Formats: sequence, C-alpha cells, structure tokens
Amino acid sequence: DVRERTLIAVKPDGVQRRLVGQIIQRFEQRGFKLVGLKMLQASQDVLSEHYCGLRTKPFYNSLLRYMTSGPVVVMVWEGHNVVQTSRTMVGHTNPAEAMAGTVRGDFSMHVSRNVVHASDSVEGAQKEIQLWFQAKDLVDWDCWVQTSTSE
Ligand code: DAT
Ligand code: MG
Repeated sequence: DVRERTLIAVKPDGVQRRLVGQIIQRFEQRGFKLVGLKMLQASQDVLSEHYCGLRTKPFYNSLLRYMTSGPVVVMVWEGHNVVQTSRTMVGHTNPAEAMAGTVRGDFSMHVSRNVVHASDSVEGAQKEIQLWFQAKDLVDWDCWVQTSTSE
C-alpha cells in the first residue's frame, strides 16, 4: 500500500542534540513522503495514551519525565511498507543492540535516550497519527518534479 503511513517522532534528546535534520534526511532519502510535521511540548495526557501499553513497566515514570523534558518533533511519513521499513531504519529499541546505519545505532547508547520513536504496526500507526495530529493538519500532495525515487 503506497498510502501506508507511520508516526515518527524525534524525542527531546534528539531535538536538543540537533539531530532533527539528519533524521528527516534519512526518510526523504529513502523516498518516503512527509505529510505532517510539527514541534510541540508533549502533554502527560497524550504521552500516557501513546505509551498506554507500558503503564506497568518499571521505567514508565522516567520514560514520561524524559518525553516531557523538552519539545519533540512529530512527523507523519507515507509510502510503501513505511511502518516496517522505518522500524528497520530506526533500529533496535536498545541502542546497544541497534545496528550501525540505523538511527539508534548511529546516534545513541542507552535505551532511556534512544532519540526517536517509530510506530510498530499499521494499526498502531493509525492510532498514533490520530492521537498526535488532527486530520486537517495532514497534507495530501502530489509530486510533479523528477526525484531520485521516481520510476
Ligand atoms: P520502541 O520505542 O522501540 O517501540 P517500546 O515500544 O518497547 O520500544 O518502548 C517505548 C520506549 O520505552 C522505548 O523507545 C524506550 C523506553 N524503554 C523501553 N524499554 C526500556 C527499558 N528496559 N528501560 C528504559 N526505557 C525503556
Ligand atoms: Mg513502541
């Protein structure tokens, strides 16, 4: 499905370390289409919904403190198999196990500061996109110029 969409977020450590541009570049370079983008200070309400599956984990409170420690950059990317491919591009949850060449493998050392979020399933992506974006803030656009990914 070329209209598949996923939610990618640069977490507060990624913003503070000036990694936003390099992360966007990787998704553009791969050929995915940016259809939503904003910077914000995440609220407890949105984060507790976003991480509702982790509520019972011992690291849950520190995770929310980390995620509210500064602004995040939230994006929606579209393209063929974007959910699975972006998980591969982002790398293992624990940067110590992430392959070089992945965002986490190239930019982070510790699971508590792993720079970026990527949805883990198509259904999860749809929920997360609805949670973080209003439909009117997603842009449907067509490409009229030659790009490296045009066939
Ligand atoms: P992912 O972000 O790869 O989808 P996840 O959904 O299992 O991973 O966990 C969400 C975030 O929670 C993860 O990016 C970082 C944090 N986290 C996960 N496991 C952790 C752990 N063992 N210690 C500290 N933070 C952890
Ligand atoms: Mg996850």
